[in-house]
Amino acid sequence: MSSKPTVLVTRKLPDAVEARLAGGYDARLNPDDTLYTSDGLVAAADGADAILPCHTEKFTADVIARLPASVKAIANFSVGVDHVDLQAAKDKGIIVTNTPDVLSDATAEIALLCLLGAARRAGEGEALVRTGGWKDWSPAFMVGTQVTGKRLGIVGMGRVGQVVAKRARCFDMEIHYHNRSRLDPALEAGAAFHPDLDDMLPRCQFLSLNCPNTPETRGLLNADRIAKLPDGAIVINTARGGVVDDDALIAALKSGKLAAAGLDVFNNEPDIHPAYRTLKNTFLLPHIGSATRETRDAMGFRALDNLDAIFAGREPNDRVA
Ligand code: 8YV
Repeated sequence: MSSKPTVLVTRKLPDAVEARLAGGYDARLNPDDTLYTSDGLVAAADGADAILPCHTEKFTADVIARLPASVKAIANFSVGVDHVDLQAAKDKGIIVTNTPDVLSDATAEIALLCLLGAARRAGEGEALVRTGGWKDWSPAFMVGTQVTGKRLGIVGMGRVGQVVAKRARCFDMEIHYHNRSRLDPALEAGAAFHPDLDDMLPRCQFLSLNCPNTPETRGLLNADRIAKLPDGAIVINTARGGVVDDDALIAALKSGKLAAAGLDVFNNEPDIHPAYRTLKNTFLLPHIGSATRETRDAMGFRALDNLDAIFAGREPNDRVA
């Protein structure tokens, strides 16, 4: 019998991460990357000491209650932990960790891509070229919204939000932010803090959502809040679909209240609200914020650092429950 802790790894991880896993753990891998059902997840966890999941596995209170008592930790391969009922895990004495920091740059890159893609109608333009629909040119052809020098409001000025602000400054954007608490002036770098989100919205020609999906932020961008944005504003979401009320966002994109939206995350991925696909003023990506080779390796190593600490009897760096 192996003395290494047994870890259920729910998805196919980068080779370097799986190689390190094999060194320190008895790893139950998923080479075919088949999605687990809730029942399958519970069954596969039988006898495991820990689980290393992605956001695709939902640890509801029910799933957590059914996990075998052997499971001491859920070491997420993600910074977002809205797929885990943290209170249920805590109540059962399961340690939960995430992978902050290492995906901030990659996610901020995608936020800027969404911002530029939505403003400059990149999805629409790419489809025209790709499908042979590009027939001529005129001064009115594919005219979008200029980004340079505009005001950007960031909801959630954590690690990702701060990198988004830094990159947006390269476009001379004026940065405003709403956050639970004000940042140190050094981190603020001149950004204007708005303790009340509703006060910030009228200033936001662009609005980037970078907050976690929690009971407090769920459905945060609703019809009332969209109405407070300037006409022709552009919304970017690289956080979680849950922070947006889809019907409200879609209505505003249809009416022209909003010029466009750049979205990398959605409610009910991948079965997203079908209207997003039919609207011309959406720039859509399939949740690839952290999808770079460097970042995916770093996320895996960070999850393993947390597991190593837990099994060495130390406090993991990234404990969230
Ligand atoms: C990850 C993410 O790819 O880390 C997060 O919270 O949203 C993504 O960038 C995904 O969650 C992996 O589980």
